Amino acid sequence: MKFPMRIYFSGSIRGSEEDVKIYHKLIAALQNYGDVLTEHLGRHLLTAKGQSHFSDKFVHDRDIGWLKSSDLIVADTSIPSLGVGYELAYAEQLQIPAIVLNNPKHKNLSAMIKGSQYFNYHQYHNTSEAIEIINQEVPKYQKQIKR
Ligand code: 6IA
Repeated sequence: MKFPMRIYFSGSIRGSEEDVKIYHKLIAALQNYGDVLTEHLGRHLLTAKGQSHFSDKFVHDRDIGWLKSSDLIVADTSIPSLGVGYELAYAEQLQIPAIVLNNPKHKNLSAMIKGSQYFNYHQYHNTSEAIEIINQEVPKYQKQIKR
């Protein structure tokens, strides 16, 4: 039996409504290749002022549990985010493959991400370009899954 690929999508919680729409489209593209564990990032507008009935510890432990169980992490680093950087470093430590998608419209990406040879880094300028990258890169990892 073939199990679906488990994909952890990582993106800033502090994005605008526009950014959440982009996440939603990226997540939909990823769902063609497997289960996206963090699909809520594209469903709700979780702003810094947003409400959560979960404790920080719950969110951290749940997300790290998902990350550890994932086959691939796809991170949108366009909006600087400590959480996304933390998750990428965690993935690198655990040797979980990671694709980094970055739209340079906001800020220069940290050298700690761009300068790491570990990440499969791609720049994009619009959502359709990011989806093309997903369609080109994600199948390469699908072939590596042996479960
Ligand atoms: O530093 P950031 O908050 O932008 O970190 C974003 C990353 O950390 C995402 O990839 C998420 O996986 C994870 N993360 C951080 N905070 C939350 C969260 N908070 N819920 C789910 N994932 C999170 C609850 C909502 C909050 C805005 C009130």
